[in-house]
Amino acid sequence: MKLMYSPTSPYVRKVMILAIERGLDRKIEKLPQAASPMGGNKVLEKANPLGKVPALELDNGMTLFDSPVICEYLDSKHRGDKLFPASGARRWKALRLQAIGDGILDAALLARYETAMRPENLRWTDWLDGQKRKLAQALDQLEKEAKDLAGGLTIGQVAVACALGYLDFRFGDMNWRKGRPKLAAWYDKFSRRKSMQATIPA
Ligand SMILES: N[C@@H](CCC(=O)N[C@@H](CS)C(=O)NCC(=O)O)C(=O)O
Repeated sequence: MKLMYSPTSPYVRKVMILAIERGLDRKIEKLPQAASPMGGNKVLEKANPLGKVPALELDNGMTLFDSPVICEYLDSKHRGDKLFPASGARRWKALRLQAIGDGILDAALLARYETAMRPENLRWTDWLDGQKRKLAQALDQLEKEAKDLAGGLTIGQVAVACALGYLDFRFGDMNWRKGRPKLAAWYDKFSRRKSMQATIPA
């Protein structure tokens, strides 16, 4: 399998954490790709018409995207405990957590593109404030639901950890730990996992 990736992408990090946790990383060849909202990377757009990483090319030539789909595919390819619980409350909790983690990333990326990419004269403060408010609300919700982060490894925990790691990486001055002691304690423990350590963005 070939993974189109960027070393700083938190969505790619989700995929690699799952792969490392379940011993699939050796089967993945990583191909670096530049991904931008403006598009223009023909190789990447051939694999994923949306021009985003991660995209996973399977040995039969089919390409999978986005990160939830790739993660669920990889989870079907090992015999260990599944990160996507098959059914019941555990499944919905895991998927809900994944949605919050991915949603934090979506808002964080929109905020970052607004400041790091958009020309200064075209920036829109209300937009930036709106994305930051969504981030804060989602983090507050996670603090309230911190007990749902306990238990065996699921894709929900992986997604939330990647979101928090991305905030440390790109939004250090936001200090997301402040006022969220349960979430911070959970993350500090979770981030000691080998898979987390091996995927810290450069
Ligand atoms: N929902 C997608 C999001 C992927 C995504 O936005 N990746 C970023 C890099 S971190 C990207 O490729 N951005 C280029 C763009 O927005 O067109 C997923 O979960 O894989």
